[in-house]
Amino acid sequence: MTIEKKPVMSMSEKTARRWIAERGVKVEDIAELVVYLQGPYHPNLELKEAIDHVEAVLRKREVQNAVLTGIQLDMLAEKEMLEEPLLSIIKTDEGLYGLDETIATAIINVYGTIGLTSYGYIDKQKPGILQFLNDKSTGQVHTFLDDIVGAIAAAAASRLAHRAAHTE
Ligand SMILES: [Ca+2]
Repeated sequence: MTIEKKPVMSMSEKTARRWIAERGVKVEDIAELVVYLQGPYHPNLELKEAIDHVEAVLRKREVQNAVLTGIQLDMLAEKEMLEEPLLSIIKTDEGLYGLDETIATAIINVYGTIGLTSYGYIDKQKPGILQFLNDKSTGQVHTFLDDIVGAIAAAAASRLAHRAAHTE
C-alpha cells in the first residue's frame, strides 16, 4: 500500500484563493503586475516565474488573513450587510478611510518595507487588473481588494528582486 503525500492546503489558503478568484482576479492577473514592476529590471522575466512568486506570497498566513478580512468587508458592503457609517464609507471607497491601505501594508511587510515603493507606484498607475477593480460602474465593491492585489504584486516583486540579487 502506498500512501500518497500531497501538500495540505489550509482552510485559510483555500478560502483566500477561492475568494480572490470569485471576485474576478486570477493569479495570472497579479503576476502580470509583477512583470509590470520588475520587467524593466529583468528583461527576460517570464509570466511563469512571476506566477511562482505570487504563489509563494499566497502561501503566507499573514497574507491569507489580510485577504480574508479585506474581501469579507468588500462582500458585506456589496450586500449592504454592514452598519452605518461603515457601510457608506466602504461602499463609496471614501478617500480618507485608509484602512484598506493599512491591510495592504500588512501584506507588503511580510517581505520588508522595500515593497512599499512598488505598491505606491502601481497604486498610482493602476495597470491591468487594478483598472478593472477601480471601475466603479460595475456595481461591485473592491475597496479592499484593489489594495490587496497591489500589495500581493508588490510583495511578489520584492521577493523576486531579492532572489535575483542573490543569484546573479
Ligand atoms: Ca482601496
